Amino acid sequence: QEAHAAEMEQTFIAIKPDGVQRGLISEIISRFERKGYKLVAIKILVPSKDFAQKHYHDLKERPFFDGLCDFLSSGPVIAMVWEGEGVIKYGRKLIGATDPQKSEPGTIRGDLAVVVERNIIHGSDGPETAKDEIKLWFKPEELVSYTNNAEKWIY
Ligand code: FUP
Repeated sequence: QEAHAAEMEQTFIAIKPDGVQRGLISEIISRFERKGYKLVAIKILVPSKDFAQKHYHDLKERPFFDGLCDFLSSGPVIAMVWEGEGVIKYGRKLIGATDPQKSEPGTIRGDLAVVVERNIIHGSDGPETAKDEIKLWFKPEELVSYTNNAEKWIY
């Protein structure tokens, strides 16, 4: 696993209030876990509207921004950091297209969601965003560094 240490990346994944209310927490975690990614941080919280606006700051000019921030702050969210080779890009693949009408079957949104306003999950869209979002949602000491026994069979 030493040889792979340099390629390890981390991404921020959140199960939004609709995913939590619909009982999809374990289903979603399962898909990342079975793929071979490693969970290194997790918590449940109700984000404030101000916090939601920070998280979605890139979208503040969009017409749906206000509704989106109201929605994210409307109930419990599962915030997570997942680690693994290529997890930022491939995590987005597991999640599927933003609009569940366009996400492929087999993806989380394709299998489990119907409309874009209720697409159940968020995932960082690139290395810079991943870094920023992990920093926004977690303190450094909330990330756990460990080896799990499966890793030597995954890498
Ligand atoms: P994604 O990275 O796939 O979550 O997509 P975006 O960053 O483009 O959008 C963030 C969130 O805004 C989406 F998850 C859902 C919401 N959204 C809408 O409500 N309406 C739209 O037309 C587009 C996005």
